[in-house]
Formats: sequence, C-alpha cells, structure tokens
Amino acid sequence: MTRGRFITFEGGEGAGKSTQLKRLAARLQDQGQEVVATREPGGSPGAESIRELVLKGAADRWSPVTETLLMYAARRDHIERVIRPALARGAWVVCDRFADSTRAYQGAAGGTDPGLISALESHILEDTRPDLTLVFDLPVEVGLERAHARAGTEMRFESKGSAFHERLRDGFLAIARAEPERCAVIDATGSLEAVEQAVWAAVEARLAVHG
Ligand code: Z5A
Repeated sequence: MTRGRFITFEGGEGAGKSTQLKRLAARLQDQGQEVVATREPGGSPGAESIRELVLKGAADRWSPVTETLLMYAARRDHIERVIRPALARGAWVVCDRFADSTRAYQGAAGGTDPGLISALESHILEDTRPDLTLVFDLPVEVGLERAHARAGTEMRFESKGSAFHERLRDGFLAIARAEPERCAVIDATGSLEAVEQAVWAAVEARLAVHG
C-alpha cells in the first residue's frame, strides 16, 4: 500500500484556512481519494482535551514554553492515533495547522527557543512530515477583522495585540522562504473562489492527485 499524502494549512488568524480545507477535502474526495480532515491542536480525543486547556482563559494563562509542550503533547497523540494510521492506509490527511504553528506562534511570535522547538520536532514528529504546507498570507488587520466577525472562535491568541500578529506573519513567511520545496504561499486576500483555485493549483502542481 502506498503511503497517503499529508497536507497542512498554516497562517495567521482569519486567513480562511478552515474554509479552504473543507473545499480541498471535497475536491479530493471527488477524485476518489479517502480524505481525513483534521485540525490542531486537537484531532484525537486526547488532543481535543488538551485543546480545551490551551485555547481557553487569559492571554497569559500559559508561558510560551509551557504552550509549546502542551502543543507537542497534543500533537504526539494526534500523530499516533490519527495521522500515521491514515497515511499508512493510503489516505490523504488535510490538517488545519501543524508543527509550523508552534514555530510561528510559540517561537517567532512568542519567543520560545527555536532549539527546543527543533528538538521536539525531531523527537515527536520523526518521519511524519507534511508533503505540502499551504501558508495562507494576508495583512494582519484583514485577518483579525475576519476572525472577529466569525462567531464562536476562541479569543486567547487573537487578544495578543498587533505586534504579536506581525511577528507571526513574518514567522510563517520565513518558514516558507526557508523550505520552498515543502511550502506554497497562498495569497489569502482574494475571493473564496480565487483562493480555492490557488490552493488547487498548488496541490496539483506538487502532488500526484490523479490516480
Ligand atoms: N496554535 C498555536 O499557538 N500553536 C500550535 O502549535 C497550534 C495552534 C497547532 C487555534 O485556534 C489556535 O491555536 C490558533 C493558533 C494556536 N490561534 N488562535 N486563535 P482555532 O482553531 O480556533 O482557529 P484558527 O486556526 O486560528 O482559525 P483562524 O485562523 O481564526 O481562522 P481560519 O481557519 O484561517 O479562517 P476561517 O475560519 O476559514 O475564516 C475566517 C472568517 O473569514 C470566516 O467568517 C470566513 O467566512 C471568512 N473568510 C474566509 N475566507 C475569506 C475570503 N477569501 N474572503 C472573505 N472572507 C473570508
């Protein structure tokens, strides 16, 4: 059995990742693929419990280092119980946020030592790495406006202030520049249809979608 494909969606707040992830999952299913659509933090029962801890409460409830460890505890459970089994049976896994969010939120924006984050990546991810990462990019104020307009979102990170969100945007773009073979930057300012086309073009160009 051929290993499936692993696509991650990354970017700042309100970039449209969740909306586009659903559209991509539907398109891949139309091509006859088994698709597992999931998210982080969360995606498995244990990781969803950690999500409750990490996303609720005051902005300074956890330090960036503690957040890093909580994200990696959740990620390991998600990898072991959902992502690896799905890839092993040949499914396409599409994941709303993954390890680059820790690099950008807790690292670039939060100030956690990049050495700690790299060590966790190698020990916890091992060879479970994305084949393609879509980095959704848009100006901070547009993203925050969209996120605030949407009902039911968790506000812990959104309340951190615009300097934090600018560092976050720079952090994601730096990851994309450093790993261009894995990452495609998606201009997230366009219409829903324009962004969907850009996502599909990146997936078709980099991964064998048909057959
Ligand atoms: N986090 C972390 O710190 N470290 C980690 O390692 C991980 C995560 C894995 C998860 O929150 C939080 O966890 C996240 C980072 C942190 N920070 N926060 N907050 P979440 O799961 O609750 O939400 P999110 O991942 O941050 O989602 P988001 O960024 O806020 O939204 P989105 O998924 O990118 O966007 P959306 O929900 O698809 O769209 C937002 C709104 O914009 C919605 O009303 C859409 O209808 C609208 N939209 C979408 N696209 C468009 C276009 N093209 N035009 C106009 N309007 C649009």
